[in-house]
Amino acid sequence: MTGYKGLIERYRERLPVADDARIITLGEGSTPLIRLGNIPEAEDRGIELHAKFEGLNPTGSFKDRGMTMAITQAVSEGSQAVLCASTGNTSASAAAYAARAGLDCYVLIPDGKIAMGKLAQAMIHGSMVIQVEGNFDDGMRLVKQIAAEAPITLVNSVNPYRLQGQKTAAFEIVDELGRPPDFHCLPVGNAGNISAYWTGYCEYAGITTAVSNFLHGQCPYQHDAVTDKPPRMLGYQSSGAAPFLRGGFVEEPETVASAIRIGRPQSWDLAWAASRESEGWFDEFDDAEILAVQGLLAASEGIFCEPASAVSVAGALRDIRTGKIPPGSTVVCTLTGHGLKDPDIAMQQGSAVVKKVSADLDAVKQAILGDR
Ligand code: AN7
Repeated sequence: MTGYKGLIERYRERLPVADDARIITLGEGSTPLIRLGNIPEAEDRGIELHAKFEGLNPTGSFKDRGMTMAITQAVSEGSQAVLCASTGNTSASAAAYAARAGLDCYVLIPDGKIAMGKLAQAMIHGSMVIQVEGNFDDGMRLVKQIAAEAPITLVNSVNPYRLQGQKTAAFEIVDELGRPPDFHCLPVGNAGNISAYWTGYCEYAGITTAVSNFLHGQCPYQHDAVTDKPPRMLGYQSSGAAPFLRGGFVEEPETVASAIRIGRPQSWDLAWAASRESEGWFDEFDDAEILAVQGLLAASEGIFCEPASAVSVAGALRDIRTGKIPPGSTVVCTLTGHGLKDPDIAMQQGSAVVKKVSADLDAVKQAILGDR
């Protein structure tokens, strides 16, 4: 591949990749860190607010960071097939990287509850799509059982190579800002990503944590510190699927943000450790609040992210307003997936206006100029 270097090539000395591995990459990572300068709540308080737009990865979500690692490792181990349960983005990413590697791919998705763009991706890349009459948590329970019995590699984030790849987003942020932010805001579903970012920030700061011990126990390597104090990790959930706010698993998760419609997070202990070790916190938002922030980012910053991603900015803005994030702070929000994944939701937003007119000059003039 020319031009784009994938994240394994860029951060290889910090990743557990065999010297002779065949690297499966689509040029993932190197996503833009976009300064959000049009949000008065932040500007008025001297807060530097940034969005790490992970929707610009090859399949449109942050999952590609973990998938280049998980699929590269699966190929190294001689695996012929991979398997995952998914609310949509993991299946899209697994399908694409498996196709590139020449592996069979099986994805379990909740029946009728995944965004159209994600389903289209799993289908066109040639994976076998199995719609389960149940939710994501049911699918997860089933794929774990199958992977324990059959020679098929599980590529959900319980696969430690996934989190290893995802930690590189934290490296990119520090490399670009020249230091870590004071606060890092993320949507939380299975809680793999918040655990991975915390690992990445701590690794760059030369700090060993419960999370990094877990990961590096399985994937050991050596490194030097390149920066100082890691940020506080702020995890945000949708109120209908907020086990971290309830203090226990949620049986019937429900939310407009289908990506994070998850009641039994797989990285439960790691995310609690990340929150505690970083002195962070969790908070929750209802569907209307999430959609309002998705609309705000699109209309005032030109950034189209999916609803689950908007939860991170919803969180940052509330905590800025209340002063939990103090004036003068530097804040990074991860926008985990692209808005085009879920066009139905965007079209239903109240701000989406289409005028229908006849193909004549007066009618079009009236439509445009009548409005000014
Ligand atoms: C856009 O694809 O779990 O807390 O199966 O797609 O690391 O789980 C997706 C999760 C946030 C939550 N934003 O991240 C799946 C899946 C988007 C997502 C999350 C997901 P984690």
